[in-house]
Formats: sequence, C-alpha cells, structure tokens
Amino acid sequence: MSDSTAQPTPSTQLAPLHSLTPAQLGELAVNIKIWGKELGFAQIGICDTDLTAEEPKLQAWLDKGYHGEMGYMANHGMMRARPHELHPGTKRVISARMNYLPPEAGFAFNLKDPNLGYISRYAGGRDYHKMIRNRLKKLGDRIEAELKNLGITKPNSRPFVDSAPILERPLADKAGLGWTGKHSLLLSEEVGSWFFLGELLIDLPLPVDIPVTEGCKTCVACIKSCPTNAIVEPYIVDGSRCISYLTIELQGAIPLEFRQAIGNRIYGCDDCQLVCPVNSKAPVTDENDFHTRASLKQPQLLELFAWTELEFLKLTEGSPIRRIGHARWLRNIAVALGNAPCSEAIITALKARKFSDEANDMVIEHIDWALAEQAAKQDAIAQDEQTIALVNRKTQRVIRSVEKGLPRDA
Ligand code: B12
Ligand code: SF4
Ligand code: SF4
Repeated sequence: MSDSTAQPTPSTQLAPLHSLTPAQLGELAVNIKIWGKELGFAQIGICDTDLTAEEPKLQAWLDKGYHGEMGYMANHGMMRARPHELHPGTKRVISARMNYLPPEAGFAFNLKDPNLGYISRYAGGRDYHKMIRNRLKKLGDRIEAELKNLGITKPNSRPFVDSAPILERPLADKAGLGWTGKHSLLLSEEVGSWFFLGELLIDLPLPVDIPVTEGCKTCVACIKSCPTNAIVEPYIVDGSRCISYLTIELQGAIPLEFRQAIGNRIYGCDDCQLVCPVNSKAPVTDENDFHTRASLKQPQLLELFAWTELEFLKLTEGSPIRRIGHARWLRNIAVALGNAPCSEAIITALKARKFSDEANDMVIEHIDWALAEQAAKQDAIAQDEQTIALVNRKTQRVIRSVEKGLPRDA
C-alpha cells in the first residue's frame, strides 16, 4: 500500500522538552514523587548532576586503597561523580529509596548465638537490583506517558541501581533523602538507614530538592562499634576492612587479622546501623520480596556448611547471596565455625568438608584455621583456663544496644 496518505507520526507533532514551562516542570516533580510512592518507593528526591565537591574525596579514598580489591571502584575515573558523563544529556537525577528492614529481624538473638550464621538483613530476601531497576524504569515510562499527554516529546531517561559507576549516596544526600552519617550511609530522622538507593537519570530540568541538615551531632556510636575498625574517620570507611567487603566482595583469603572479629557474620554486617539511635524509628519494609526466606532465618552454621553446591544454588536462587558462589560461602562459614564454641560436631563437620570434592585450596586453608581455633578452645577447657570469650566485647555491646534501642527488631 502506498504511504502517500499516511498521517504524520505522533512524534513529529510533539513539542520539544524545552517548551515545558517552569509551572509544568514543578507539577511534574510533584507527580513524580506521587508515582514513585505508588511504585513502592518510600521517598523520591531530585538533584542536579554537580558532584564536583565529591571528586577530591573520592580520589583520596582511592589513593588510600580503601577500595581494596574492588577494582571497579577505580576503573571509571571520575565518572562516578559525573552522572552527565555516565548518561550524556542528563540534567537531573531522580533519587529513590526503598526500605528493606524485614519483620522479626532478630538481630540480637542472632548475634548472641555463635552457632547461628548472621546474614546482613538486606540479603535474606530477593536481590534488590533487578526489582528496583524495573520500578525505576516504570517511573520513567510514567513520566514519558505524562509528557505525551501534554504533547511533549519523549525524555531520555535511564535507571541505575548499585552496580553502576555513580556515587549514589552523595546524590541521594543532595536530593534531600537524608544526611550522610558518620558510617558513610545515608539516613534520615524519620526512617533511619535501612533502605536501598536507586536513580533515574533524566534530561528534564526539574526543580531540585533541598538537602537535609546533618543530624549525627556528637554521636560516634557507629565508629566505636565497628568490629574491624573500618570507620577510620567520621564519614570515611576503609572498604578493605569492612566485613561486608571481607565476606562478599573479597575473592580470596580473608586476612587473619579480621577472622576473629568477624564472629558469626557470614554475609555482610549491620553493626554500624544496629547501634545507630536514628534506627529506633525505622519502618519495616512493605515489600514481601525483602522478607527473610525460611532457610536463611536464624540459620544453624552447621546446616549451612552442609549445603552442597547444588543446594547452595537452589536455596539462594534470586538472592544476592548467590553472587558469592559456594566456595566463598564455605570460606565465610568456616571462619564462623572457628569462632563458634568448641564442639565435636563442628570439628567433625570441618574435617568432613576438608576432604570433600567441593573444598578448594582457599576453603581448606580457612577450615584449617577454624580447626586450629577449635583446638585452642579445647586446650583451654582441658587446662581449665578461662575460655576465650565467644562473643567478643564489642559485639556484646552491640547486642545490649539493640536490646535497649531496637526492642522490636532485637
Ligand atoms: C563500594 C560499596 C561498598 C563497599 C565500600 C563502602 C563505602 N563506604 O564506600 C563495601 C563493600 C564495604 C560496602 C558495604 C556496605 N554497603 Co555498600 N556500596 C558500595 C557502592 C557500590 C559504592 C560506594 C562508593 O561510592 N564508595 C566510594 C566512597 C569514596 O564513597 P563514600 O563512602 O560515600 O565516601 C564519601 C565520604 O567519605 C565523603 N566524605 C569524605 N569526607 C567527608 C566529610 C563529611 C562531613 C561528609 C558528609 C562526607 C565526607 O566523601 C566521599 C566521596 O563522596 C554503593 C552503590 C553506589 N553505586 O554508590 C553501595 C552502597 C553505598 N552500599 C549500601 C549498603 C546498604 C551497604 C552495607 C550496609 C551492606 C551490608 N549490610 O553489608 C555496607 C555498609 C558499610 C558502610 N558503613 O559503608 C547502600 C547504602 C544505602 C544507604 N542507606 O546509604 C548503597 C548505596 C547501595 C544501594 N544502592 O543501596 N559498600
Ligand atoms: S558494615 Fe560492619 S564492618 Fe562495615 S563499617 Fe559497618 S560495622 Fe564496620
Ligand atoms: S550511629 Fe551516631 S554517628 Fe553513626 S550514623 Fe548513627 S547517629 Fe550518626
């Protein structure tokens, strides 16, 4: 059929983005926040793309080697602080946060019992990356549909969550979603810090939000409680000392100096957030997907250690834990078993694992360490010496702080 009679395509009839008036942009910003909530985000804020003030701080962090083996942190030069380079044309960042604190978090219960594995509470449910990116994409679609209704052309937008080379926390800070705590995470007076961040980069000159005033004041609880002293200065975390890095990001052996301090934390760590007084008002997530799955709720270390690779893959399907693979999972649990009370069952399990097909050299080295720790405790008991404290003093303080400050989540 000839197209000589075809109507002009709708896009040729649409006005350019710059024809939006300030009033229309203001109304759009209000609507974006409403649509964000409808999509399950707890809060949305908007900021420009200027992070020049962060560049020297990021460079200093990299120069000190605080990224450890996280080569991806150094790979993109200063692009992390230049969202308009990451997605050319970007004028604004729509920053979103989604709460993840699961019900019945049982923090203190879990940390108190060295026979249980502690899994950071962001990781007990579904992996957040895909889910948040999809919701941000929907927000972009909603903005596009609204503009189309107004007779305006399609904006250029792109969602990012976590793994993109972009400084999410400083952007969210600028967008008014909270202040940067001394533990370097974002938190807010009303909701604490148990939330993920994500962004929609967009080429619309939307009105921006006002940052929140910092609220840590004289508190230093997070700095004092970090099991590995990773918060080296207020607001600065040496990533290479953080248990989250040691148990998730680090591919090889966990340095000896940190093994005892790791305690029973087998995937990530929450201590700096557990002692934070601002978290006393934190809401539980509305997302069922972030609820802790049964197999990961207060799990016995010995049960987790017995999982075959197939079981590991099956039981962590859709969870962020799957990313570390079975070998690192065994590595982490071996450390926790070394820190657990002296027990024949643990020694037998460690020996059985050592001679199984699934233990590589790295895992075997951690098992040997754990066996030596178990043997030292056995000797101490035999000689009637005072046993090594099973939950170290710092952790005991964290436990007390949770029982007092976060009774609902204890
Ligand atoms: C790399 C990384 C890590 C590393 C390094 C952590 C770190 N602090 O950098 C490791 C693996 C250790 C880690 C751990 C965790 N992470 Co992480 N991580 C990231 C990632 C991918 C990049 C962070 C980054 O850019 N670091 C580089 C350094 C330079 O940035 P920075 O720490 O913010 O440093 C700034 C400050 O030092 C600041 N600064 C310096 N001096 C001063 C002085 C003042 C007064 C102020 C205000 C600031 C300031 O300037 C620096 C540059 O901006 C982001 C996602 C992303 N793409 O942004 C998630 C992210 C920061 N992580 C997140 C989470 C949840 C965690 C954990 C809680 C997970 C867990 N439970 O195990 C822990 C918390 C540890 C901690 N206290 O930081 C969330 C944080 C959400 C929030 N509420 O803020 C993010 C945003 C992921 C997400 N999309 O939700 N993480
Ligand atoms: S997550 Fe744990 S190890 Fe990392 S900074 Fe916070 S308290 Fe320290
Ligand atoms: S524990 Fe204290 S210093 Fe640390 S983030 Fe919370 S309020 Fe700030």
